[in-house]
Amino acid sequence: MKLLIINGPNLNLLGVREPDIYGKEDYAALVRRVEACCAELGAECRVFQSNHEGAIVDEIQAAYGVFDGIVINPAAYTHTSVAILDALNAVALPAVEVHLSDVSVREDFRQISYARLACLKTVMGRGVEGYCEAIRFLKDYLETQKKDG
Ligand code: CA2
Repeated sequence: MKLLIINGPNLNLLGVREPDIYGKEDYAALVRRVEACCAELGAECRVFQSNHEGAIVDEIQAAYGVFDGIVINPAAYTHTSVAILDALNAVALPAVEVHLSDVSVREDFRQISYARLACLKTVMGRGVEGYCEAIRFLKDYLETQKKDG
């Protein structure tokens, strides 16, 4: 099982500011935790971060035929990007949306998620552990799909 983990703009700044919202761990710690979760489940993974919408679209497109599933935290692009939604729909890989914070209790503009429309599930408000929940969900989903043919 090969999973692509995508992180959107400014997540590389984790731990630098706003620890009350996004936690104290920095981005390198997030990557280590995600890699450890995948290793525990016997999954291969690539963890990708970009501040650029087009680069994220390119990465999703390149996942087709290479990865079995996608975990994506599109960050601010969650609330604006039809391009990322279209790319997720185009490759049609099983995808899970993750947010570190609980966006459901934040500003009105964060209540819209375009990416969610192409995702099987959303995990929010669980910090870095939310990525592990998403990874476990995808593993179970892919195994069930395989069994059921
Ligand atoms: O809660 C999440 O994971 C978000 O996707 C994070 C995005 C935000 O725009 C979404 O609404 C919810 C923001 C990521 C920015 O991360 C920062 C890290 C350090 C300092 C400031 C921002």
